[in-house]
Amino acid sequence: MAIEQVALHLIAMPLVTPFETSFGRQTEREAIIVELRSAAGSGWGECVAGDSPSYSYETTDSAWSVLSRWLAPAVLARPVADLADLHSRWAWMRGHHMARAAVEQAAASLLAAEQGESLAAFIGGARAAVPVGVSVGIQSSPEALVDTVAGYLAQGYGRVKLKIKPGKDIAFVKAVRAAFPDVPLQVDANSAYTLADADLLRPLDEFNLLLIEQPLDHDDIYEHSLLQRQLQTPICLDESILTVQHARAALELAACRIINIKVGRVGGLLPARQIHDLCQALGAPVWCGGMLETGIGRAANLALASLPNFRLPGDISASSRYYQTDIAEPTFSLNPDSTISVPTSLGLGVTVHREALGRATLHSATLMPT
Ligand code: NPQ
Ligand code: MG
Repeated sequence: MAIEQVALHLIAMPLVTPFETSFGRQTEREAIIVELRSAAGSGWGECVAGDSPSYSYETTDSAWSVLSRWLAPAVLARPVADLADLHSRWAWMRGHHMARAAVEQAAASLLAAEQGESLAAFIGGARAAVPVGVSVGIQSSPEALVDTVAGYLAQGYGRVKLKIKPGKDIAFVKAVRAAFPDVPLQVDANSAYTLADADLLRPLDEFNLLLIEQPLDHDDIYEHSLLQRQLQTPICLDESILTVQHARAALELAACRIINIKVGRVGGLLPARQIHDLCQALGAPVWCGGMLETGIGRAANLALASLPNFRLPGDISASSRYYQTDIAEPTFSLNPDSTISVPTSLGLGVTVHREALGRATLHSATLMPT
């Protein structure tokens, strides 16, 4: 499959409601949409780096640079045979996984369509629909959080993740657990604690949580293993797992019992599947994380989450959880059983709405073979 042009689109999308995590408050989502143009049409990928280096060191600025200077030339250099061929072209490169993943996702969508398959089938997915939950940002008070959670439960979400940080943790989780004794519940600290906070975290064991996500440093594995020994609730790692080697180390050291897989964080669908397979072999469940994606990234998440070892609900909410109007069609909605259906049409399974993309675009560039 020959790629004739690469177009990069820097977009900004207003969020329906501000999203607050331990690292900051987001009112709009900046992202880069990668378009690979071939004779068969365009393939689309979403770079999930944010505007600031908070969740990750990658930003829309760093990704724009790496995409235009290194990744686009690599994909334009000669026809792409398969995903392994593409990854071999940037195996020399360090980091910048979110930039890589955006190109890989776009190429995978084109390759899948060329082979007459959906993206899910192309990567080995099996299920027609995947269980999902909702990630709820930090609220001003426990009462406000209970109200917000009640709203999402009324919409049909069957699993709730609460963002926490020091001072916005035990009382908030306690109030939600008291209001909803049976709802599957988990928390995400986005690295807001230190090992010295173990006494602060231990009370979370009382609330029958599915997991505690990334309590300690974004690049730590060892201290999580020390913390896991002091907690009954499984630790799940997100930020710390960038590679298959990290996943192996974390599971072998018992730093966590569950892993959150995000396509962007690990550098693409192929490495995501490799981490999935390793976790399956080691008996650890995985689930699909979310990065406030537009319909483009959301479609790829659904394809990934259809693999068999995705055994916990993903942070793959309906499009309307984040955006009033999306840039791709059809948008994704929640089924009554708190699942979202995996697209079955050829390739990515969504069509980019050119006018909507244009309205969201701040800046575009087109790159051609040199
Ligand atoms: C997480 N996502 O699991 C992330 C954190 C996150 C759905 O909880 C811009 C860039 C905004 C990156 C918001 C969810 C973001 C972001 C949240 C990452 O840790
Ligand atoms: Mg997380």
